[in-house]
Amino acid sequence: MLTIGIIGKTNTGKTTLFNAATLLDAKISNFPFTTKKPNIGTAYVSDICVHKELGVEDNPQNSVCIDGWRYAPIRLIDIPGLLKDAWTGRGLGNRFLAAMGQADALIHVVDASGSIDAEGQITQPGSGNPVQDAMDIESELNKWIADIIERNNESIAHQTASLSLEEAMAQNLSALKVKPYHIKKALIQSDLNKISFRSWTLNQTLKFSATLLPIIKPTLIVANKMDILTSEKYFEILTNFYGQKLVAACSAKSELILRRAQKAGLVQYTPGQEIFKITKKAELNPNQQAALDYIQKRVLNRYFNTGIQQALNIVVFKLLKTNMIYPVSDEHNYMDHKKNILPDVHLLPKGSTPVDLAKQVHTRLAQNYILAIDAKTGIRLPKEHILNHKDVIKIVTRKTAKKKTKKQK
Ligand SMILES: Nc1nc2c(ncn2[C@@H]2O[C@H](COP(=O)(O)OP(=O)(O)OP(=O)(O)O)[C@@H](O)[C@H]2O)c(=O)[nH]1
Ligand SMILES: [Mg+2]
Repeated sequence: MLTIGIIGKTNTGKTTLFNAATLLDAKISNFPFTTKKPNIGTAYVSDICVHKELGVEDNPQNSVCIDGWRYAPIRLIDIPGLLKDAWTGRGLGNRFLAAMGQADALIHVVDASGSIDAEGQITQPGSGNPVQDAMDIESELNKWIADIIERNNESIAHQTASLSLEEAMAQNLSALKVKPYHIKKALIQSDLNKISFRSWTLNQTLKFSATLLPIIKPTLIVANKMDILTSEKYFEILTNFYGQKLVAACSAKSELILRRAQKAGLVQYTPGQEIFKITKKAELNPNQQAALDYIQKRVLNRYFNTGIQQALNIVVFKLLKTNMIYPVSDEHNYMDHKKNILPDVHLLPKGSTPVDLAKQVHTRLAQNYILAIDAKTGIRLPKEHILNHKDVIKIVTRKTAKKKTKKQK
Protein backbone atom coordinates (compact mmCIF):
# COMPACT_ATOMS: atom_id res chain seq x y z
CA MET A 1 0.00 0.00 0.00
CA LEU A 2 1.20 3.52 -0.75
CA THR A 3 2.68 5.10 2.35
CA ILE A 4 2.84 8.77 3.21
CA GLY A 5 4.99 9.90 6.13
CA ILE A 6 4.06 13.04 8.07
CA ILE A 7 7.18 14.92 9.14
CA GLY A 8 7.82 18.34 10.63
CA LYS A 9 8.96 20.27 13.63
CA THR A 10 7.34 19.48 16.95
CA ASN A 11 3.97 21.11 17.72
CA THR A 12 3.18 21.91 14.08
CA GLY A 13 0.05 19.70 14.08
CA LYS A 14 1.28 16.40 12.62
CA THR A 15 -0.80 14.21 14.94
CA THR A 16 -3.83 16.47 14.49
CA LEU A 17 -3.55 15.94 10.73
CA PHE A 18 -2.99 12.20 11.26
CA ASN A 19 -6.06 11.87 13.50
CA ALA A 20 -8.19 13.93 11.12
CA ALA A 21 -7.22 11.76 8.15
CA THR A 22 -7.47 8.39 9.92
CA LEU A 23 -10.07 9.19 12.61
CA LEU A 24 -7.76 7.51 15.12
CA ASP A 25 -7.14 8.96 18.53
CA ALA A 26 -3.39 9.50 18.89
CA LYS A 27 -2.39 11.96 21.59
CA ILE A 28 -2.38 15.66 20.69
CA SER A 29 -1.10 18.39 23.00
CA ASN A 30 0.57 21.77 22.96
CA PHE A 31 3.64 20.36 24.74
CA PRO A 32 6.63 19.71 22.47
CA PHE A 33 7.47 16.11 21.55
CA THR A 34 4.13 14.59 22.52
CA THR A 35 4.45 11.85 19.88
CA LYS A 36 7.22 9.50 21.00
CA LYS A 37 6.80 6.66 18.53
CA PRO A 38 5.26 6.58 15.05
CA ASN A 39 1.47 6.30 14.73
CA ILE A 40 0.30 4.26 11.76
CA GLY A 41 -3.18 4.34 10.24
CA THR A 42 -5.27 4.22 7.09
CA ALA A 43 -6.22 7.40 5.29
CA TYR A 44 -7.93 7.85 1.92
CA VAL A 45 -7.34 9.70 -1.31
CA SER A 46 -10.33 10.68 -3.39
CA ASP A 47 -11.53 11.38 -6.89
CA ILE A 48 -14.92 11.32 -8.62
CA CYS A 49 -16.05 7.69 -8.84
CA VAL A 50 -16.68 6.11 -12.26
CA HIS A 51 -20.04 4.68 -11.21
CA LYS A 52 -21.97 7.76 -12.36
CA GLU A 53 -20.25 7.86 -15.73
CA LEU A 54 -21.08 4.16 -16.19
CA GLY A 55 -24.67 4.63 -15.01
CA VAL A 56 -24.52 2.04 -12.20
CA GLU A 57 -24.77 1.95 -8.42
CA ASP A 58 -21.60 0.53 -6.81
CA ASN A 59 -20.77 -1.73 -3.82
CA PRO A 60 -17.20 -0.75 -2.88
CA GLN A 61 -15.19 -3.40 -1.00
CA ASN A 62 -11.59 -2.22 -0.64
CA SER A 63 -12.56 1.47 -0.74
CA VAL A 64 -15.53 3.75 -0.01
CA CYS A 65 -17.84 5.82 -2.17
CA ILE A 66 -19.44 8.90 -0.60
CA ASP A 67 -21.54 11.39 -2.54
CA GLY A 68 -20.11 10.19 -5.84
CA TRP A 69 -16.48 10.36 -4.62
CA ARG A 70 -14.37 7.21 -4.42
CA TYR A 71 -11.93 7.08 -1.49
CA ALA A 72 -8.97 4.69 -1.93
CA PRO A 73 -6.93 3.62 1.10
CA ILE A 74 -3.30 4.60 1.72
CA ARG A 75 -1.06 4.16 4.78
CA LEU A 76 -0.27 7.22 6.84
CA ILE A 77 2.58 7.40 9.37
CA ASP A 78 2.77 10.19 11.94
CA ILE A 79 6.49 10.46 12.61
CA PRO A 80 7.78 11.91 15.92
CA GLY A 81 8.98 15.52 15.77
CA LEU A 82 12.57 16.19 14.93
CA LEU A 83 15.16 17.88 17.11
CA LYS A 84 17.90 19.96 15.58
CA ASP A 85 21.01 17.79 15.16
CA ALA A 86 18.92 14.64 15.35
CA TRP A 87 21.07 13.17 12.58
CA THR A 88 23.80 12.65 15.16
CA GLY A 89 21.44 10.32 17.01
CA ARG A 90 20.31 12.89 19.59
CA GLY A 91 16.74 12.70 21.01
CA LEU A 92 14.14 10.94 18.92
CA GLY A 93 16.25 11.25 15.78
CA ASN A 94 16.86 7.65 14.84
CA ARG A 95 13.28 6.61 15.40
CA PHE A 96 12.14 9.54 13.30
CA LEU A 97 14.44 8.71 10.48
CA ALA A 98 13.81 4.95 10.47
CA ALA A 99 10.05 5.54 10.09
CA MET A 100 10.71 8.07 7.34
CA GLY A 101 12.51 5.43 5.30
CA GLN A 102 9.31 3.44 4.74
CA ALA A 103 7.43 6.34 3.14
CA ASP A 104 6.89 6.72 -0.61
CA ALA A 105 6.28 10.44 -0.16
CA LEU A 106 6.18 12.96 2.67
CA ILE A 107 3.85 15.59 4.02
CA HIS A 108 5.99 18.19 5.76
CA VAL A 109 3.80 20.03 8.26
CA VAL A 110 4.81 23.61 9.02
CA ASP A 111 3.12 25.89 11.57
CA ALA A 112 2.29 28.67 9.12
CA SER A 113 0.91 30.87 11.89
CA GLY A 114 4.38 31.25 13.38
CA SER A 115 3.13 30.12 16.81
CA ILE A 116 6.12 27.98 17.78
CA ASP A 117 9.53 29.18 18.84
CA ALA A 118 12.91 27.76 17.88
CA GLU A 119 12.67 25.09 20.60
CA GLY A 120 9.14 24.05 19.57
CA GLN A 121 7.28 25.75 22.45
CA ILE A 122 3.92 27.40 21.65
CA THR A 123 4.37 31.17 21.65
CA GLN A 124 2.76 34.37 20.36
CA PRO A 125 1.33 33.82 16.81
CA GLY A 126 3.50 35.57 14.26
CA SER A 127 6.70 35.43 16.30
CA GLY A 128 8.05 32.14 14.90
CA ASN A 129 9.84 31.59 11.62
CA PRO A 130 8.04 28.90 9.55
CA VAL A 131 10.45 29.02 6.59
CA GLN A 132 13.43 28.53 8.89
CA ASP A 133 11.56 25.67 10.62
CA ALA A 134 11.01 23.92 7.28
CA MET A 135 14.61 24.47 6.20
CA ASP A 136 15.91 23.06 9.51
CA ILE A 137 13.98 19.83 8.97
CA GLU A 138 15.18 19.49 5.39
CA SER A 139 18.72 20.12 6.49
CA GLU A 140 18.45 17.37 9.15
CA LEU A 141 17.26 14.90 6.54
CA ASN A 142 20.05 15.83 4.16
CA LYS A 143 22.66 15.46 6.88
CA TRP A 144 21.25 12.08 7.83
CA ILE A 145 21.44 10.75 4.26
CA ALA A 146 24.92 12.25 3.83
CA ASP A 147 25.97 10.60 7.09
CA ILE A 148 24.86 7.16 5.84
CA ILE A 149 26.84 7.66 2.65
CA GLU A 150 29.90 8.86 4.59
CA ARG A 151 29.73 5.93 7.02
CA ASN A 152 29.42 3.44 4.15
CA ASN A 153 31.94 5.22 1.99
CA GLU A 154 34.49 2.41 2.03
CA SER A 155 32.00 -0.34 1.37
CA ILE A 156 30.33 1.59 -1.51
CA ALA A 157 33.73 2.23 -3.09
CA HIS A 158 34.64 -1.43 -2.62
CA GLN A 159 31.33 -2.64 -4.14
CA THR A 160 31.91 -0.56 -7.27
CA ALA A 161 34.50 -3.15 -8.29
CA SER A 162 31.64 -5.48 -9.24
CA LEU A 163 28.59 -3.13 -9.28
CA SER A 164 27.78 0.21 -10.81
CA LEU A 165 27.92 3.20 -8.44
CA GLU A 166 24.13 3.48 -8.78
CA GLU A 167 23.65 -0.11 -7.63
CA ALA A 168 26.20 0.10 -4.83
CA MET A 169 24.73 3.31 -3.40
CA ALA A 170 21.15 2.04 -3.75
CA GLN A 171 22.09 -1.09 -1.79
CA ASN A 172 23.54 0.99 1.02
CA LEU A 173 20.47 3.23 1.11
CA SER A 174 17.90 0.46 0.66
CA ALA A 175 16.26 1.22 4.04
CA LEU A 176 15.10 4.45 2.39
CA LYS A 177 13.55 2.58 -0.57
CA VAL A 178 16.27 3.96 -2.85
CA LYS A 179 16.55 2.40 -6.32
CA PRO A 180 19.51 2.64 -8.74
CA TYR A 181 17.52 4.93 -11.08
CA HIS A 182 17.02 7.40 -8.21
CA ILE A 183 20.79 7.53 -7.70
CA LYS A 184 21.38 7.94 -11.41
CA LYS A 185 18.98 10.88 -11.58
CA ALA A 186 20.56 12.54 -8.52
CA LEU A 187 24.11 12.04 -9.88
CA ILE A 188 23.15 13.77 -13.13
CA GLN A 189 21.17 16.56 -11.47
CA SER A 190 23.95 17.33 -9.00
CA ASP A 191 26.65 17.08 -11.69
CA LEU A 192 28.49 14.63 -9.45
CA ASN A 193 28.46 11.99 -12.18
CA LYS A 194 31.50 13.85 -13.48
CA ILE A 195 33.50 13.40 -10.26
CA SER A 196 34.87 10.08 -9.02
CA PHE A 197 32.96 8.91 -5.94
CA ARG A 198 36.19 8.23 -4.05
CA SER A 199 37.15 11.90 -4.24
CA TRP A 200 33.80 13.41 -3.09
CA THR A 201 34.21 16.01 -0.33
CA LEU A 202 31.71 16.27 2.54
CA ASN A 203 30.12 19.26 0.81
CA GLN A 204 29.70 17.27 -2.37
CA THR A 205 28.09 14.40 -0.44
CA LEU A 206 25.72 16.93 1.16
CA LYS A 207 24.90 18.36 -2.26
CA PHE A 208 24.17 14.86 -3.53
CA SER A 209 21.90 14.10 -0.55
CA ALA A 210 20.00 17.35 -1.01
CA THR A 211 19.40 16.44 -4.67
CA LEU A 212 18.45 12.84 -3.84
CA LEU A 213 15.92 13.69 -1.10
CA PRO A 214 13.11 15.12 -3.28
CA ILE A 215 13.69 12.33 -5.80
CA ILE A 216 13.24 9.50 -3.27
CA LYS A 217 10.69 11.27 -1.07
CA PRO A 218 8.52 13.72 -3.05
CA THR A 219 7.34 16.20 -0.43
CA LEU A 220 4.36 18.51 -0.03
CA ILE A 221 4.67 21.37 2.44
CA VAL A 222 1.47 21.62 4.46
CA ALA A 223 1.10 25.19 5.73
CA ASN A 224 -0.97 24.31 8.80
CA LYS A 225 -2.99 26.39 11.27
CA MET A 226 -4.35 28.57 8.47
CA ASP A 227 -7.29 29.37 10.76
CA ILE A 228 -4.95 31.66 12.74
CA LEU A 229 -4.78 35.11 11.15
CA THR A 230 -0.97 35.45 11.15
CA SER A 231 -0.68 32.47 8.79
CA GLU A 232 -1.63 34.36 5.64
CA LYS A 233 1.65 36.25 5.51
CA TYR A 234 3.78 33.14 6.03
CA PHE A 235 1.73 31.13 3.56
CA GLU A 236 2.74 33.63 0.90
CA ILE A 237 6.39 33.46 1.96
CA LEU A 238 6.29 29.65 1.91
CA THR A 239 4.74 29.53 -1.58
CA ASN A 240 7.30 32.02 -2.88
CA PHE A 241 10.06 29.88 -1.42
CA TYR A 242 8.87 26.38 -2.40
CA GLY A 243 6.60 27.17 -5.36
CA GLN A 244 2.81 27.14 -5.41
CA LYS A 245 2.56 23.51 -6.47
CA LEU A 246 4.44 22.26 -3.43
CA VAL A 247 2.59 24.13 -0.67
CA ALA A 248 -0.95 23.44 0.54
CA ALA A 249 -2.94 25.70 2.91
CA CYS A 250 -4.52 23.58 5.67
CA SER A 251 -6.23 23.63 8.99
CA ALA A 252 -5.82 20.18 10.48
CA LYS A 253 -7.70 21.15 13.62
CA SER A 254 -10.75 22.22 11.59
CA GLU A 255 -10.72 18.96 9.63
CA LEU A 256 -10.46 16.95 12.85
CA ILE A 257 -13.42 18.81 14.39
CA LEU A 258 -15.54 18.35 11.26
CA ARG A 259 -14.75 14.65 10.85
CA ARG A 260 -15.42 13.91 14.49
CA ALA A 261 -18.68 15.85 14.37
CA GLN A 262 -19.63 13.91 11.24
CA LYS A 263 -18.81 10.61 12.97
CA ALA A 264 -20.95 11.63 15.95
CA GLY A 265 -23.83 12.41 13.58
CA LEU A 266 -23.85 16.10 14.50
CA VAL A 267 -23.01 17.37 11.03
CA GLN A 268 -23.13 16.13 7.47
CA TYR A 269 -19.66 16.54 5.99
CA THR A 270 -17.83 14.85 3.12
CA PRO A 271 -14.03 15.10 3.54
CA GLY A 272 -12.58 17.53 1.03
CA GLN A 273 -15.85 19.31 0.36
CA GLU A 274 -16.61 22.97 0.86
CA ILE A 275 -19.69 22.73 3.04
CA PHE A 276 -20.98 21.04 6.13
CA LYS A 277 -24.55 20.93 7.34
CA ILE A 278 -25.53 20.83 10.99
CA THR A 279 -27.95 17.92 11.35
CA LYS A 280 -28.59 17.96 15.11
CA LYS A 281 -28.47 21.61 16.12
CA ALA A 282 -30.24 20.94 19.43
CA GLU A 283 -27.52 18.47 20.50
CA LEU A 284 -24.61 20.88 19.94
CA ASN A 285 -23.16 22.35 23.12
CA PRO A 286 -22.06 26.03 23.03
CA ASN A 287 -18.37 25.06 22.55
CA GLN A 288 -19.17 22.84 19.59
CA GLN A 289 -21.35 25.54 18.06
CA ALA A 290 -18.57 28.11 18.54
CA ALA A 291 -15.98 25.76 16.98
CA LEU A 292 -18.17 25.17 13.92
CA ASP A 293 -18.83 28.92 13.54
CA TYR A 294 -15.07 29.54 13.77
CA ILE A 295 -14.34 26.95 11.05
CA GLN A 296 -17.00 28.43 8.79
CA LYS A 297 -15.73 31.98 9.24
CA ARG A 298 -11.98 31.48 9.45
CA VAL A 299 -11.46 28.54 7.11
CA LEU A 300 -14.31 27.69 4.74
CA ASN A 301 -15.32 31.28 3.92
CA ARG A 302 -11.69 32.11 3.15
CA TYR A 303 -10.11 28.97 1.66
CA PHE A 304 -13.22 26.92 0.72
CA ASN A 305 -11.94 23.76 2.43
CA THR A 306 -9.69 22.64 5.26
CA GLY A 307 -7.04 21.49 2.77
CA ILE A 308 -6.36 18.09 4.35
CA GLN A 309 -8.08 15.88 1.75
CA GLN A 310 -6.63 18.06 -1.00
CA ALA A 311 -3.11 17.67 0.46
CA LEU A 312 -3.37 13.87 0.49
CA ASN A 313 -4.73 13.90 -3.07
CA ILE A 314 -1.92 16.18 -4.31
CA VAL A 315 0.73 13.90 -2.82
CA VAL A 316 -0.71 10.73 -4.34
CA PHE A 317 -2.03 11.95 -7.70
CA LYS A 318 0.35 14.81 -8.51
CA LEU A 319 3.65 14.15 -6.71
CA LEU A 320 3.61 10.34 -6.92
CA LYS A 321 1.81 10.48 -10.30
CA THR A 322 -0.62 7.72 -9.44
CA ASN A 323 -3.76 6.59 -11.27
CA MET A 324 -6.92 4.99 -9.90
CA ILE A 325 -7.73 1.73 -11.72
CA TYR A 326 -10.86 -0.40 -11.17
CA PRO A 327 -10.34 -4.14 -11.76
CA VAL A 328 -13.50 -6.19 -12.46
CA SER A 329 -14.12 -9.81 -13.39
CA ASP A 330 -17.35 -9.21 -15.37
CA GLU A 331 -16.59 -6.49 -17.89
CA HIS A 332 -20.22 -6.12 -19.00
CA ASN A 333 -21.68 -5.44 -15.56
CA TYR A 334 -18.47 -4.11 -13.92
CA MET A 335 -18.75 -6.75 -11.20
CA ASP A 336 -16.53 -9.10 -9.24
CA HIS A 337 -17.29 -12.83 -8.78
CA LYS A 338 -19.63 -12.02 -5.92
CA LYS A 339 -21.61 -9.56 -8.05
CA ASN A 340 -20.27 -6.49 -6.25
CA ILE A 341 -20.32 -3.62 -8.72
CA LEU A 342 -17.01 -1.72 -9.06
CA PRO A 343 -15.77 -3.40 -5.87
CA ASP A 344 -12.15 -2.26 -5.78
CA VAL A 345 -9.95 0.56 -6.84
CA HIS A 346 -6.16 0.23 -7.06
CA LEU A 347 -3.56 2.98 -7.02
CA LEU A 348 -0.92 2.40 -9.68
CA PRO A 349 1.88 4.67 -10.89
CA LYS A 350 1.37 6.32 -14.28
CA GLY A 351 2.88 4.15 -16.99
CA SER A 352 1.56 0.93 -15.43
CA THR A 353 0.29 -1.84 -17.72
CA PRO A 354 -2.51 -4.42 -17.26
CA VAL A 355 0.18 -6.88 -16.09
CA ASP A 356 1.20 -4.46 -13.32
CA LEU A 357 -2.46 -4.26 -12.30
CA ALA A 358 -2.73 -8.06 -12.26
CA LYS A 359 0.40 -8.26 -10.05
CA GLN A 360 -1.08 -5.79 -7.59
CA VAL A 361 -4.46 -7.53 -7.41
CA HIS A 362 -3.12 -11.06 -6.94
CA THR A 363 0.08 -12.92 -7.89
CA ARG A 364 -2.09 -15.76 -9.26
CA LEU A 365 -3.79 -13.33 -11.61
CA ALA A 366 -0.40 -12.23 -12.92
CA GLN A 367 0.88 -15.81 -13.28
CA ASN A 368 -2.15 -16.89 -15.33
CA TYR A 369 -2.48 -13.63 -17.26
CA ILE A 370 -3.62 -13.93 -20.87
CA LEU A 371 -5.03 -10.55 -21.81
CA ALA A 372 -6.93 -7.54 -20.51
CA ILE A 373 -10.16 -5.91 -21.66
CA ASP A 374 -11.08 -2.26 -21.27
CA ALA A 375 -14.56 -2.60 -19.74
CA LYS A 376 -15.64 0.88 -20.84
CA THR A 377 -15.03 0.17 -24.54
CA GLY A 378 -14.86 -3.62 -24.71
CA ILE A 379 -11.50 -3.34 -26.49
CA ARG A 380 -8.78 -5.96 -25.87
CA LEU A 381 -5.59 -4.41 -24.59
CA PRO A 382 -2.06 -5.54 -25.41
CA LYS A 383 0.24 -6.50 -22.54
CA GLU A 384 2.28 -3.33 -22.83
CA HIS A 385 -0.76 -1.01 -23.01
CA ILE A 386 -0.41 1.99 -20.68
CA LEU A 387 -3.42 2.27 -18.38
CA ASN A 388 -5.28 5.55 -17.91
CA HIS A 389 -6.67 7.15 -14.74
CA LYS A 390 -10.10 5.64 -13.93
CA ASP A 391 -9.82 2.74 -16.38
CA VAL A 392 -12.08 -0.23 -15.59
CA ILE A 393 -10.17 -3.38 -16.50
CA LYS A 394 -11.00 -7.05 -16.78
CA ILE A 395 -7.99 -9.38 -16.61
CA VAL A 396 -8.53 -12.61 -18.52
CA THR A 397 -6.56 -15.48 -17.03
CA ARG A 398 -5.98 -19.02 -18.25
CA LYS A 399 -8.67 -20.29 -15.89
CA THR A 400 -11.34 -17.75 -16.94
CA ALA A 401 -10.52 -18.34 -20.59
CA LYS A 402 -10.98 -22.13 -20.12
CA LYS A 403 -14.30 -21.66 -18.31
CA LYS A 404 -15.59 -19.48 -21.16
CA THR A 405 -14.69 -22.05 -23.81
CA LYS A 406 -16.51 -24.75 -21.84
CA LYS A 407 -19.61 -22.56 -21.54
CA GLN A 408 -19.49 -21.60 -25.20
CA LYS A 409 -19.47 -25.30 -26.10
N1 LIG B 1 -5.21 26.72 15.54
C1 LIG B 1 -4.77 25.51 15.16
N2 LIG B 1 -4.13 24.74 16.02
C2 LIG B 1 -3.70 23.52 15.58
C3 LIG B 1 -3.93 23.06 14.27
N3 LIG B 1 -3.38 21.82 14.15
C4 LIG B 1 -2.84 21.53 15.34
N4 LIG B 1 -3.03 22.55 16.23
C5 LIG B 1 -2.61 22.60 17.63
O1 LIG B 1 -1.18 22.51 17.70
C6 LIG B 1 -0.77 21.82 18.88
C7 LIG B 1 0.14 20.68 18.51
O2 LIG B 1 -0.59 19.71 17.78
P1 LIG B 1 -0.08 18.21 17.58
O3 LIG B 1 -0.94 17.59 16.55
O4 LIG B 1 0.05 17.51 18.88
O5 LIG B 1 1.37 18.53 16.98
P2 LIG B 1 2.57 17.51 16.59
O6 LIG B 1 3.23 18.12 15.42
O7 LIG B 1 2.04 16.14 16.46
O8 LIG B 1 3.50 17.66 17.86
P3 LIG B 1 4.55 16.60 18.52
O9 LIG B 1 3.98 15.23 18.48
O10 LIG B 1 4.68 17.10 19.91
O11 LIG B 1 5.81 16.74 17.73
C8 LIG B 1 -2.06 21.35 19.56
O12 LIG B 1 -2.39 22.27 20.57
C9 LIG B 1 -3.10 21.39 18.44
O13 LIG B 1 -4.43 21.58 18.88
C10 LIG B 1 -4.65 23.92 13.36
O14 LIG B 1 -4.91 23.61 12.21
N5 LIG B 1 -5.04 25.13 13.88
MG1 LIG C 1 2.43 14.44 17.53
